[in-house]
Amino acid sequence: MSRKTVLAAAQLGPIQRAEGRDVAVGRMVRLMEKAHRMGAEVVVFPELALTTFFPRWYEEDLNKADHWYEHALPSNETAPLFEAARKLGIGFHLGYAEKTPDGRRFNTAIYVHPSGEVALKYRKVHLPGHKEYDPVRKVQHLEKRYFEPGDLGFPVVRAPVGETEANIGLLICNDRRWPEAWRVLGLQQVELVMLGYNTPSLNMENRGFEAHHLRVEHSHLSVRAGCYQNACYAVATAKAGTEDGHELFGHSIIVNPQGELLAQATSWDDEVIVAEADFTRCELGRTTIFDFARHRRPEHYGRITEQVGSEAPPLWKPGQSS
Ligand code: ING
Repeated sequence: MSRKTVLAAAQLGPIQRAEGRDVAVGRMVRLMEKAHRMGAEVVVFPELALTTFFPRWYEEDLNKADHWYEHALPSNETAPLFEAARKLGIGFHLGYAEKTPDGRRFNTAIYVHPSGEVALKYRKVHLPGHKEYDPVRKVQHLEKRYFEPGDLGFPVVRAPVGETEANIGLLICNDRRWPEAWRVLGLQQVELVMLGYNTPSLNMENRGFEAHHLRVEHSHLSVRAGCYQNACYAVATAKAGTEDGHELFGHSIIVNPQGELLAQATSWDDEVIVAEADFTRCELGRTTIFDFARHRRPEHYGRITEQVGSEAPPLWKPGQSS
């Protein structure tokens, strides 16, 4: 018996620093309506989809950055998105900056059921960049200043998706580069990973050469590998284009459990891509090549959870017994 749906990535073009949430929400409502016309039953919006990618801007006093965060969802500005989802019967993923009532700050993503209820919430674990101003960098990337590491782990929940249901997990941007994150989801039989990203189109570290084409290639490599090695679908949605002179790449993608690209955005602006998914297609990988119960050997994986940084290996010399 198939478990089919149509997935959509609703890629956003740039959001300028001076633009209010109402602009982004209006664009997202139009993208959701277009996705609905294209047959989609679930829509994935980007990371930090309501504002510009503000971690590129240094702010000494964090209280002066408060306006970048959502203090409640839905709010007056975001209510139209929840209303559109309810009217269209569409579930959606939304990435946003969360400020909790007790003042904690997270880079957060939610999966919202068409009823408006939050079925799943995740807070970004892998925060790239730095906490203090870095004079070497071409552009700042201050996620470690503006957010705490997530405290919810990597949860998976089985929830309705359109007329069917699926085991849903969430990642955010840099998480996609860490196989450990995918595997924790895979060990919970995830079938659909939703993730948004804001990724500079050029390396801003200023600490070495990275060919430009590798920016997109590394992003797609990470998502395709994650899907293949954990037998799941993924929708990876960009916020793209030039925000106040700073370029983010698009190339949003939808990937199947065999790591195949099902759809790819071709602009760096607002764009909807869709693809059909059948979640029963996750079962082949999960019961053969990646049947974790039969093939994994956790007794040899201790370093993965016991160690944080890498360690130099022992030096071998000729005449040394191996
Ligand atoms: N952005 C980037 C990302 O992981 C980055 C940061 C880019 C890290 C390229 C390493 C290499 O896609 C966010 N927001 O995590």
